[in-house]
Parts: sequence; structure tokens; C-alpha cells
Amino acid sequence: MFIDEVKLKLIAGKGGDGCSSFRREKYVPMGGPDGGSGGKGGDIIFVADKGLTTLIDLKYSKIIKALKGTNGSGKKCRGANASDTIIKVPCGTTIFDDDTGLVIADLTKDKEEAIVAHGGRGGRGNAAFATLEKPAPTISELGEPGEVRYIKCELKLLADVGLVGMPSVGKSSILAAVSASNPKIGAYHFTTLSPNLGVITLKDKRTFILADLPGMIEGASLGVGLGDKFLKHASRTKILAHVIDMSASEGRNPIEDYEIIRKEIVAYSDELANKKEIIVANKMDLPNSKENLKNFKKKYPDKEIFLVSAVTKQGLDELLVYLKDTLETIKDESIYPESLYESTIVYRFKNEKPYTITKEDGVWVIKGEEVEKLFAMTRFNQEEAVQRFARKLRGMGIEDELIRLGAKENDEIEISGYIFEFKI
Ligand SMILES: Nc1nc2c(ncn2[C@@H]2O[C@H](COP(=O)(O)OP(=O)(O)OP(=O)(O)O)[C@@H](O)[C@H]2O)c(=O)[nH]1
Ligand SMILES: [Mg+2]
Repeated sequence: MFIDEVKLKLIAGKGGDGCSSFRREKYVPMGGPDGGSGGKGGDIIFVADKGLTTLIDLKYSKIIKALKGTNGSGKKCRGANASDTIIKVPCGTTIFDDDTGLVIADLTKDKEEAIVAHGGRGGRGNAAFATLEKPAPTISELGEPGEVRYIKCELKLLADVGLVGMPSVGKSSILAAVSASNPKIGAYHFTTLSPNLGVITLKDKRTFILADLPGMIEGASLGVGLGDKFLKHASRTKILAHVIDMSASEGRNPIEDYEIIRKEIVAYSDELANKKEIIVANKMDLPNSKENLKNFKKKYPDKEIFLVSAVTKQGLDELLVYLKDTLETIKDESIYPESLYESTIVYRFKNEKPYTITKEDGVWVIKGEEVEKLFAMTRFNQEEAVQRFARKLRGMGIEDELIRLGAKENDEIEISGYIFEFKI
């Protein structure tokens, strides 16, 4: 019901290119290969941060791109690895692969992290290709492209504070007065039929989520009125803000109202009954409120009571600051039981077959992550690199597969949009 959702394109960093170079020193005419490898491209890492409550910060960034690794250079200098790009999300964020719909990671606890898009490895420099048979290779690789992924982040919003109380006491009015949320307000009972959420931002920029729940009446715990459906929502909050119409409009009695709702809360569950509760005495702008408040305090001398008016906004700022301060003292564990979540899971799916070959308009089209990666990392202006490319294709069984499918010498082959001639 309250789901915050953001879709993003991730482009992890490309690896730095490898370098082809040979040692040049005085009096050493034929120095060996000394081209260094490129550095690794930056990963894109998602980290859970308990200071965040929504995905709003990500709403405006459609593409996230990580940095490229530095190229290798002569004297066997390895390029520097790029720093990773860190994206903070609230605890409880699930990250899906938007192409497959499968879960990539579930970040539930503070500081839990998952690498969602991997940076490419650095291309090897020619020094790395030297062997006994071939001590002076010229070949070097380009950096591996970073992983590109389309993802969806989803966050089931859990309210920190729930406004509970009888119908028409002003719960929705309070939410509307303190947040950008725009709930329906009405002078009749059960105006609110399903919970409304609002993000509260204090002057010092701290935030929390306030839920305006449907009105409760006698028998709610048994399903009367809107029933126990929203009592379940109340169970997942950290504080219950029990709203009382202190003006006793509609011929109400604030003490009775309080007792009826308390009875329902206690009947619903121990967990709910033991939850931190404060009393919000609303409609303090109306006559009779002061008198009723006096009686209420006499009956409940130890209760924490906040005097407010959703209409004049009196007392609301103090209420919000108190709620946030108190939230910070309540441990998360009581709300998010350990058993509800497994720890981070990161799934990676590899294609079963490393490549596919199709014939389109007389051209053999080869597709596949491995082949395309090999293509992207090959310097085609180097004779040795081209030979290695052909050797690798053969190693993957692509040559045999082409022959099996009926490919002939000099047929055209396409990889990553480039055309080659098939040589057997
Ligand atoms: N004078 C005055 N009227 C208020 C105040 N707060 C709410 N009201 C009025 O009380 C009526 C009910 O307000 P709502 O905010 O819809 O009450 P609710 O608790 O959300 O009601 P349900 O959704 O039916 O449970 C509306 O007519 C509001 O204008 C207040 O502080 N002072
Ligand atoms: Mg309402």
C-alpha cells in the first residue's frame, strides 16, 4: 500500500586500458615489455542507512554512472582503481533487476551493503602477456566495460508514529497541518478509510513518517468498523499518538473516548498495548477544551499530554520535535523483528549459454556477454590482439558452432555491430 518506488539505470565504471610499451634505458637496446594494466572501474554499491526514511533522494537521478579506472602506463605502472559510487537507501529497501523482475538485494539492517553493478576490470598491459615463448608481446587489452543494469528500488514504508483515536477527533487534520500529505478531512465519521502517510521534516531537517489511521470504535479489535486491519498498521509503528477531541464536540466525553480506545488496543495484542503512547489533546482552540482537559488530567495525572489544535497549529511543532527525539531512543529491533528478514542477498544470474548465433539477412550474428566483452577489450589495430581474439572465439566453440550451422569461408559475421569475415 505504501510503496515508494524508483527506477534507475546503473552504469558501473569501465576498467582502465592496458598499455603497450617497451623499456627504454641507456645502453639497453632491447628492453622488455613494460606496459602496465589499467585500474578497475568503480562499482555501484547500495548501502542501507537508518537516517533515511524514503527514496525521495533518488527520484531525480535517472542514471547513475560510476567512474572509470585509470589507464596503465609504461614502466609497468598499473592504473589506479576508480573509487566506488555509494548510494544510500533507507533500511528495508529491496532492489530488483527491472529486466527480469528478480531480487538483486534486500537491504534491511543499517550499513548493510550490496554491489549492484560491478565495475569492469582493467585491461592487461603488454607486460602481462609476456611468456617464455613470446617474451616481447605488443598486445594489450582495453578496459572491461562496466556492468549496465536497469533496476527498481522498492521501499515498503513503515510509519514511525501512528495517529489513533475515535472518528472525527482530527487525526487527518493533524497530518495535513504538519506534512505535505493531503488526506481527506470531513465532519462525518470514517472519513479516512485507509491509512495516509506523511513525511515530517523538522526545522533541523530530521525526518520521520507519521501515519493517519482510520477512526476506531468500540469493538475494533474484533473487526467492528474498519476492524483490525489498521490495528495491524498501528502494530508496526514505534509510537502511538492517541488523539482525543478535547472540545468534546458531538457530545463526547474525552475520558470515555480514551478508555474505549485503550480497551481495544489492549484487546488486540500485548505488543500494541505495550507500545509507547502519548496523548494528543486536539481542538484546544474550541471552548470547553480547557475545562475538559482539567478533568482529564485529574483522571490521568501521569500521562504525557500534548495540547494542540490542527486549526490554529498551536503546539504542533513541540509535538513533532518530541516525537522525533523519542523515536531516536527506541531501538529498531522492537519494530523490525530479526526473523522477518534474512540478511543481504545478492543474486547474480548468468546466461546458461555464453553466446547465441542467429542468421539475419545472410549475416551470422553472435551475441553474448562474454563475446561482447572480449570484443570491447580487444585493440583491433594490434595484429597480436586480433589473433588472440580469433583464438578466444575458437576456444569458446564459436567456430565449430558456426561450421555446424553451415557457415562458409568468407561469410559475414557480426559482433557488437561490427562485421568480420569468417576464416576457417
Ligand atoms: N476547531 C477545530 N476543528 C478541528 C480540529 N481538528 C479537526 N477539526 C475538525 O474535525 C472534523 C474531523 O476532522 P478529521 O481530521 O477528518 O478527523 P479524523 O480523526 O481524521 O476522522 P476520521 O477519518 O473519520 O477518523 C473536521 O470537520 C475538522 O475540520 C481542531 O483542532 N479544531
Ligand atoms: Mg481521518
